Amino acid sequence: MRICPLLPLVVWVLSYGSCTFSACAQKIPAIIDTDIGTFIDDSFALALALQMPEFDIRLIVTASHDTVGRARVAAKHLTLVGADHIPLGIGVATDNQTGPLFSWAADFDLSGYAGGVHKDGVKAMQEAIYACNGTPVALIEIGPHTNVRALLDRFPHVQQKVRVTVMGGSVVPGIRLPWGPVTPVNTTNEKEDPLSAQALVHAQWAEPPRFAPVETTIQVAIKGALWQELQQSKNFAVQVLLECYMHWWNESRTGSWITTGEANSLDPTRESAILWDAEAVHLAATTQWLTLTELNVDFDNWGHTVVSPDNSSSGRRAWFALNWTDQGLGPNLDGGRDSFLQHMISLLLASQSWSPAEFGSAPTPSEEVVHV
Ligand SMILES: [Ca+2]
Repeated sequence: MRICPLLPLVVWVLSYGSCTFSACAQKIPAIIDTDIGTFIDDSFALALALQMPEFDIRLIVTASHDTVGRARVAAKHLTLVGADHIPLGIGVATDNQTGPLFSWAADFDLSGYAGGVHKDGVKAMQEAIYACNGTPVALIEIGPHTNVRALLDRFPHVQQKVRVTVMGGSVVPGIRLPWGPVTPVNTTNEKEDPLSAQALVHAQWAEPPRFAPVETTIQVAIKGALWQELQQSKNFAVQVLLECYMHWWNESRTGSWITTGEANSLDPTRESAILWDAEAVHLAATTQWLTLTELNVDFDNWGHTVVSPDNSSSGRRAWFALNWTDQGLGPNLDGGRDSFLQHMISLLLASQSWSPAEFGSAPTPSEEVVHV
């Protein structure tokens, strides 16, 4: 096994505890790099990000496989919930493989998307970063990191202007995923493009990257009373999200997708899928309810997380959210995970249709907006 069981790690509860970036600035300018359309957690993560008051989302860029099809999924979702002022970028396509949610958006005319679609999504990332005039941009990596590698190759000077938060990484052994594999595993985000995962950890970002790894993200699923609250909500944005979930579940079960095993393990009347990416969105704004561990990490050529001793020069520093805090919000909540879930549900249930002004000023980068 290439992964050492947590060798000499330095464990920290970060000195800034649950400090939010928003405590230091009005809003956090953010770019979301997503493979929406395959696993359903990206749709939940997007819905959560739209509701988080900490963020000013400047750009959503699509990652891996058919990135135009993914942009269509994002565009339809954003349009339905009234967030179609946010520009979209087409990321680096790796092939024409689609996902089970693509057919949900097949009726959407991407050329008519109100926020504009940048054909060169990587260039749009660079322009969105520079438009923030030195304010660090939160780059939320909830898909394979192909776009990041292209960004670093083409625009290396952006590194110090960006903080990166990643869904990915797996270091603790013995955690069984619902559809069979046991950790440590190489998550999709690293397995799909290991070279880009390596580029991400070796870059000189404004601060060491934060990872929302399997250890805590596997616990992010909505069940029981919280799920029923969502199911019974008349909130339109919630209904859009649940429509996506049901379409994804039905399509995943009837086709032969990478998501079929997961969908077969789920009862959508009782539970969400595991919302891996939602934790990464949260972690991009705040460490609240999570305990971060400093690791010296790299990824091998199959996307497995490799942990090296602290004094090794072979890895790079990163913060891994390996544990939820034990302290919850109240007597009925027994831990940070439950507090986070309650918080996420509260935000989703408060969804409204927004005007662009309520989202801050998502600027149109100087490059001509290209419709595809
Ligand atoms: Ca994802």
